[in-house]
Amino acid sequence: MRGRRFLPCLPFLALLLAAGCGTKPEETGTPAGPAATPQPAALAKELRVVCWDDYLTPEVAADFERETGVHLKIDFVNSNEEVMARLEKGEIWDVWTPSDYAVHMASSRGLLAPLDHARLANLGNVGRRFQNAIFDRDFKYSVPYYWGTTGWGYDKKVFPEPPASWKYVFDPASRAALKGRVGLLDDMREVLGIALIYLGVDPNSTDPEHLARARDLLLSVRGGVSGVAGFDSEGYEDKLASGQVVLQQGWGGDLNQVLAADPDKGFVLPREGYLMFVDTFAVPAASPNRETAEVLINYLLRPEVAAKLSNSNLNPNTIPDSLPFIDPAVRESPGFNVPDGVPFFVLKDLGERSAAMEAVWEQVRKGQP
Ligand code: N2P
Repeated sequence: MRGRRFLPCLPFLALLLAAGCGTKPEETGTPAGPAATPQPAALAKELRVVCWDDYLTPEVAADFERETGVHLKIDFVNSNEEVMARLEKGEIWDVWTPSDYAVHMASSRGLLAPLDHARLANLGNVGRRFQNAIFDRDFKYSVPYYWGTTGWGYDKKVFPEPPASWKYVFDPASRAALKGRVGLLDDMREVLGIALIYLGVDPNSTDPEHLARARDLLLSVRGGVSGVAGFDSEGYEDKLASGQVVLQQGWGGDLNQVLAADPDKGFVLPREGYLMFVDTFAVPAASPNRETAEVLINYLLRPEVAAKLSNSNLNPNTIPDSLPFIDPAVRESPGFNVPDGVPFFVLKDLGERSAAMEAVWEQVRKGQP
């Protein structure tokens, strides 16, 4: 779903916006950046960006172009694995938004360029709790920018009480009434992740027995009158919005957009546990425009720019100083808030163990072992 827009913030905020915002190392505890970002001698005319849906908006791209003269050519690709495979085949992008575990994978495969912090004066705007992430200590290759959760988007007319369990897809009796109107993401880590969580094990497990059980569980929900409607990471929000599905696995920001347009839709994080992610901005190693890419990332780290994006795409960001500029209705939306008492898991780079999970995922997508 693209184009959902919230009203901009209150007028008095314009004054604050005009004041501008820079690093606050004394508050965030990160090393101080230089007073002003050194600009590359000549900026590239265009940056090729690949990002998750809506992570950059036409408005922010136009603002950036107005200020710097740099045009952003944006491709939306909703899969870490797909971008990584395309980078490995030699496709060139200047900026990418890999998720946590994918930063570690891509940097270990030499697919990311080390960042020049001297060009990222606004790095100190990243909130304390997003610093020193296990996937990339010290922001060597990536700047955490959005975070979020994966849960169920649902139709409140079908579920008067939130369906706070993954059993609505994995338990035959619980899913029977849905008659196939349940959708899952087309995403190996997310889908095998919830199967593993439902089985009571870590979603990063590649124990052959765990993977075989997760595969069999997923094969059992494929097709048929009470199976899943399909795997989809591209247009799944529209399927929930239109009623084609009544229960849909999805990312909080995307589902926030559905909820904002229709009060009969809800979002819930299942009690067995859910995945929490951090998505970043990074520069692919093959980019010929690294310095200009860093100018873009530094621009995005301004609190008012981060707020403009979050107000539009409804994804929570990592910049605490952006919060005063974010519409209160957006700040209160389910995707921005996580419940106490529900466990969450974080995906990790599986390294060489990834092949075992990929083999199982292929079987699940084919519909046979
Ligand atoms: C897409 C949000 C995707 C987040 N709008 C996946 N990490």
